[in-house]
Amino acid sequence: MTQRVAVVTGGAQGIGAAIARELAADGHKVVVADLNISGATSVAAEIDGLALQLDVSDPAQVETFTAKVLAEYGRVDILVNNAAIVPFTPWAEMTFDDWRRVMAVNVDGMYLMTRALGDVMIKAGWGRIIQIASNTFVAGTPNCSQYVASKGAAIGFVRSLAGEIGQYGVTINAVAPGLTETEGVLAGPHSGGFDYVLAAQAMKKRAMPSDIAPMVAFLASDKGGWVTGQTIVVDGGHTRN
Ligand code: NAD
Ligand code: 4PL
Repeated sequence: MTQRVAVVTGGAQGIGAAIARELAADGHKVVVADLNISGATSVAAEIDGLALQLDVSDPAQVETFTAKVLAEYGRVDILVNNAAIVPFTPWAEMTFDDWRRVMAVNVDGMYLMTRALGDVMIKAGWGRIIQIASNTFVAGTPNCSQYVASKGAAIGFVRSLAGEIGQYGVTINAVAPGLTETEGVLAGPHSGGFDYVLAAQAMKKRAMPSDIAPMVAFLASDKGGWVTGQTIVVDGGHTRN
C-alpha cells in the first residue's frame, strides 16, 4: 500500500485510538490529534506517529495544527473526524450551553477540520474523509438529543459534500458505530445501555473499538475509492436499514 498521512481527531483513546492503530498497521503515518495530549502522546509512541494537541472547535487552533502537519509531512491524505462529546443529557435538564458545546465540537469541529485539511486533499487530487457518526441517528436513542442531532448533521454533510469533491478525487463517508466499550462510555451513564443494546444486536457481544476501526481503514484505502457520500452502520446488526 502507498504510505499516506492520516489525521485522526480524538485519537487519544477509545474508537479514535483504535482507528489510529489500524491506519498505522496499514502503513500510514498517523497524526493523533486530541485535547488530551498525554493520551495522544502514548498512542502516537506506540505506532510511530505524531501527537499534536488540538481543540477541533477552535478555528485558530485548527489553523495552527494544519500548518504544523504540512510543515512536518507536506501532505495530508486521510482525515478521520472522530473527536466528539458523547453526552448523557435528558431533555428536562438540557441547557443551551449543553446544546452549544456539543454543536461546537461535533459539528463546528467537523466543518473546521474538513475546511482546512479537505482543501489540501482537493488541491492534491486525492483524499479520504471519514466522519464518525453514530447509530443513534437511526435508533433515535434518548437522553442525548443534541448529540443525535449533531450526528444527523454529519450524515447530511457527508451526503451533500460528496457530490462537490468527488471530481477532485476525494471521497467522504460516515461510519456509524453502535454502543461501543470505550473509556468515555465506561465513565458515564451510557454504560448502563449495554444489556439493552446486546439484546437488540444480531451479534452477541459488546462492541470494542477494534470492531469499528477496520471499516474506517477500508474507506481510507484505495480499495474504498468507489464508496462516497454513504453512511456505513457498524453496530453488530443493532439497527438494520
Ligand atoms: P471517548 O469519549 O472515549 O474519546 C473521545 C476523545 O475525543 C477523547 O480522547 C477526547 O479528549 C477527545 N476530544 C473531545 N473533545 C475534543 C475536542 N474538542 N478536540 C479534540 N479532541 C477532543 O469517545 P469514543 O466513545 O471513543 O467515541 C469516539 C467517536 O465515536 C465519537 O465521534 C463518538 O460520537 C462516536 N461514537 C461512539 C460510540 C460509543 O458507544 N463509544 C457509539 C457511536 C459513535
Ligand atoms: C446505541 O453513540 O450508539 C448510546 C452513546 N447508545 O453514544 C452513542 C448507542 C450511545 C449509541 C451511543
